[in-house]
Amino acid sequence: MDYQKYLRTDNFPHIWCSGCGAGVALKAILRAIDELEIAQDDIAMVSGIGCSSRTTGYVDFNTLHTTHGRPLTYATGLKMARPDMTVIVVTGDGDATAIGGNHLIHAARRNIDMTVVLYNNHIYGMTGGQASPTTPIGDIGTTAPYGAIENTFDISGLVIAAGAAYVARCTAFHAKLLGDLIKKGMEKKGFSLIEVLAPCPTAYGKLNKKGTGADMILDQKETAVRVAKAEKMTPEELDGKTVIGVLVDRDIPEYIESYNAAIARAAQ
Ligand SMILES: Cc1ncc(C[n+]2csc(CCOP(=O)(O)OP(=O)(O)O)c2C)c(N)n1
Ligand code: SF4
Repeated sequence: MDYQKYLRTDNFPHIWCSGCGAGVALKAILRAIDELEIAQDDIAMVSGIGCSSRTTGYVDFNTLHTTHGRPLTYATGLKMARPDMTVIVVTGDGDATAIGGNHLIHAARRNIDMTVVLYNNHIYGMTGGQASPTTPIGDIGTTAPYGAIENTFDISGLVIAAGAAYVARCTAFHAKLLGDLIKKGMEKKGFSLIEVLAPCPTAYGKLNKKGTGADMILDQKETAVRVAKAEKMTPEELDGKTVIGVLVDRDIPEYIESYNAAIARAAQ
């Protein structure tokens, strides 16, 4: 596959540290797009602010690198104005579930047709390691020097409960599966979210003594359990595991179709 044609190499070198999961996620997104044979000019990729959100700077699509926490608002307006566009949002756990948490649940509730790829590295990477809504209890962040004390969001569970049509979770280790899950999400009519567990060795890993990026990615291999296997396991057996695969795939009314139907009713 020719990845080169999708990249703005004139913006390289990229900012991502060695061992960061962001590059794996980007490659999986590009593979999904390539397999679906979507023209580059028909794609709009929107991101917020963060290491994850820097993705838009490196790809040759229509791109919007917006404000922290707000990519879904820009993406919603864009999709309403140009429903013909394939809209992809790239965001982080801080961007999407802290400052942008409200937008996330409402975009999912509306079930507007777009695909969100959320890089969950359990911390604010770009700003040096503040705790995020997914920092596990007891883990260290610069804003939680004695260990995080707040309950965490299960991002996928949150978005399922809010009403998304398609939700999947994967790790950076399972790169091939990740591309397949993103592809399915892009094919889905409605709001789809793929949560990517992406190692951040520099901030989260260093503060929590998780070793190198390679160590963190190998740990993902050990702790991941596919959905089909997880269904046969007890809650005790699943403790400390990460369930990966398609978590929800349902056909429910999509926002723009409902909106157009409302306009048609108003015009009668
Ligand atoms: C309104 C606003 N508040 C705070 C910031 C500072 N800021 C930039 S990136 C970031 C956190 C990014 O974390 P996350 O979304 O998890 O992305 P990561 O860098 O970990 O990929 C913060 C707090 C900002 N740019 N704008
Ligand atoms: S700080 Fe963390 S999230 Fe940011 S590029 Fe480095 S490894 Fe990736």
